[in-house]
Amino acid sequence: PAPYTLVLLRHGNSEWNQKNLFTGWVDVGLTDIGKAESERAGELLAEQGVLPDVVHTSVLKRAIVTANIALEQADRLWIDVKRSWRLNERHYGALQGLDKAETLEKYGEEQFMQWRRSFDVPPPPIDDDDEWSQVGDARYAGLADDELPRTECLKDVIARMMPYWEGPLADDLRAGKTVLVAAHGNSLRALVKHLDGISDDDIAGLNIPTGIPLVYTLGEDLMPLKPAEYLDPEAAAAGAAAVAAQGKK
Ligand code: DG2
Repeated sequence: PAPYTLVLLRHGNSEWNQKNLFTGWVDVGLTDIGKAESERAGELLAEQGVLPDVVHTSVLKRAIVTANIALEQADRLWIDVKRSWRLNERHYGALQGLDKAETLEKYGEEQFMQWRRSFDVPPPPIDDDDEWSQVGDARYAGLADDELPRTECLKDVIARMMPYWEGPLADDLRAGKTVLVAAHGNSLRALVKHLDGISDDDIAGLNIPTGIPLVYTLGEDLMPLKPAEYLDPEAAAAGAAAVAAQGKK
């Protein structure tokens, strides 16, 4: 029976977060800063007694490795793991691989923010022969061609994430498991939008910091019984402000 515990964790600082490049579905690793953030995330879980029974990740290594490092730190590497492309970052279309500051300069603040934060306007699609396209990537071999995104807005992410929320995640929560979801800035914004009932307009102002566990206590209907809490609220506020300011020099 409820209450159920859900922990959301954005991966630690990635190589392309550090270089300030649009990442999306490009599979980049963590930086040393990102690895340290992941260790800290695991320490916070252990210290505060939030011990996951199962972990769900995207199929991108920055989320997978973050979860592994955090779970190792909390001595929970043994738990069950499930991965899905439905938890992947938002596909950033033709912006993948571009520098955020240069893009802001070239297209202006309004266009830049529309691409980063609008609810329903996707960036231009990526070409299938682009260096940063996912066409032909073995991990997506099970997807029909029209399921493999060439770009996504947040609305598209919600549409492909919700079946995973209502399926495997809901099943594990209802089984009474403490569920850890290791994912991404925009795939987690999609989930938080649903859980916190944030409007299409207001979600633009919500940013998720890297590497800090966000804990939800859910009722029988799998909706929050109280506001979610970051396990390190001060670091989370500073981290979210840094994401909001990204691109600006
Ligand atoms: C970032 C988010 O994704 O970027 O795709 O560039 O969480 O995997 O590092 P993540 C990317 P913004 O939408 O915040 O610019």
